[in-house]
Amino acid sequence: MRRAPTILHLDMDAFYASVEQASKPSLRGKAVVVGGLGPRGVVATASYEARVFGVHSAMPMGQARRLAPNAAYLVPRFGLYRAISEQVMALLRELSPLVEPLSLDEAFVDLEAGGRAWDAESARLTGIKLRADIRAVTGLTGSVGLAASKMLAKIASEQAKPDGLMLIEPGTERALLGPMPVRTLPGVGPATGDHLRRVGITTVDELAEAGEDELVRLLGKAHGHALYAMALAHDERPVVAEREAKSVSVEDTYDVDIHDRLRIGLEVQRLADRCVGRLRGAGLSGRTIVLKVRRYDFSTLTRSETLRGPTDDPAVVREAAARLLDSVDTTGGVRLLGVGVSGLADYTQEDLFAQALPVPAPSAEEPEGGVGEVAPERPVAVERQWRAGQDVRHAEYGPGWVQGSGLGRVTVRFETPQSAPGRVRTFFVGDPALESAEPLPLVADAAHPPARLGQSDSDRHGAPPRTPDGGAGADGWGGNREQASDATRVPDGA
Ligand code: DCP
Ligand code: MG
Repeated sequence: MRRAPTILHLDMDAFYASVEQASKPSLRGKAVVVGGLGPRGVVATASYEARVFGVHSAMPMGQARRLAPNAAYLVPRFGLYRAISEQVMALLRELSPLVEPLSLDEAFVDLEAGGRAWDAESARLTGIKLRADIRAVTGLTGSVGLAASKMLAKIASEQAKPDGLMLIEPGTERALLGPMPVRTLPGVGPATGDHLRRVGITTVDELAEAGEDELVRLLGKAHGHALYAMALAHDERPVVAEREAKSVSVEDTYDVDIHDRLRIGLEVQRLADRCVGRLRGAGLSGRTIVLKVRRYDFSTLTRSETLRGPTDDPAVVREAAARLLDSVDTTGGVRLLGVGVSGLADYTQEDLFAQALPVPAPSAEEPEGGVGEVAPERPVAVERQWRAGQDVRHAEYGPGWVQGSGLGRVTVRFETPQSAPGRVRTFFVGDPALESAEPLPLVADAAHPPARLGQSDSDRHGAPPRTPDGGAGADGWGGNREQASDATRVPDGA
């Protein structure tokens, strides 16, 4: 392990919720919950004000609403989150060539490799400056951990939350870790935690005392061994810049344009299944789900959504692809559809023992014959659906966001990131003066404007975006192509 605390871990604070609060002045200081608002939706994240009520990520939305009935419940705006993530990752890449993103809002940086820091002092100054830069560029706060290993850096940023910085001096790791709960260690989720608690192990010290043989007996060879090393604060894992970009994708071109929204949905599900088949065949999982649509007029757009961690679960990929399709206008018909997964990994980041996220089971009520009531999240054939949190513009009143809708009305709050909290007005859902709009920048004339603010990567040909680093273009869609009609097949990695 290195001698200086020059591994930096950054994690943005309540990321999606903070973006929403920065966008919507009336929500600052208030309980905000972002997630799926449909019947099976779960919480993506909650603002710190909402966490006070016990609301947290991955909780079913219904439960969150019971705990915090007065919170604002908003749909995620992934395009904006991704654009902001790119701004943050760009700041990290100024510090070092070795930046390892873990999700949209989280990454490791090897400061030593970037020549930015060599001891505790220089590391701390770099961390302080980074936090200030993030604030200036994005208007948001992120917490920084600094330590001599990845594990400790991540633990430090967690301890520093929210809006803080913590540096762990080399040599003090074991004393610091010892009394902490086992759940502090990476890979110890609820399942592993319970398992250990049943045999009387609740702290890191108790893990270390149990000894390697006992842990291997309890958890199996790989996990037992890994956990024992972590309990001793041994972690030699290097920061690795994101692997060569690759993706697995499948697409079909149709002889006759498809118009029927239901049929398009079914095709997307079928492509998602086929894509997962190939993904699994290669022993991989991936974090970014990409949908590609070529319309009747040959305009091609890709939309993508980056998940919390890599997945190879067909239900998860299907759901993400369906969500992405929701945001695409297919009036006029489509001639090509594709589903891809990028951000590939051969590991999963979550609990080693069990995925902590409740993954919705593949639903039995698949859309065979059409459904009477359309779930709010899935506007299948509904022409216009106003979703809470969505950006809109009114011909007379200007930019705002949907606060709620129902009974043929939609309520809009007219405010912008730079305005004072705005007023609410109600319209008929079909009001022609009201249209959906692009998100507004959080920081006026920032030095680093977001690459593609808001638009979730539409209208870019071919390549799906990659969350954290550039390099999108070349790899994106092409890695592993399968086409029905023109039978071009490029082998993986070509
Ligand atoms: N996220 C999600 N589903 C989860 C967990 C997280 O969609 N189960 C999304 C929403 C979060 C973002 O990823 O805003 C980052 O996840 P974090 O775990 O870093 O959580 P936050 O940034 O929201 O809060 P914290 O301040 O605890 O980091
Ligand atoms: Mg975070």
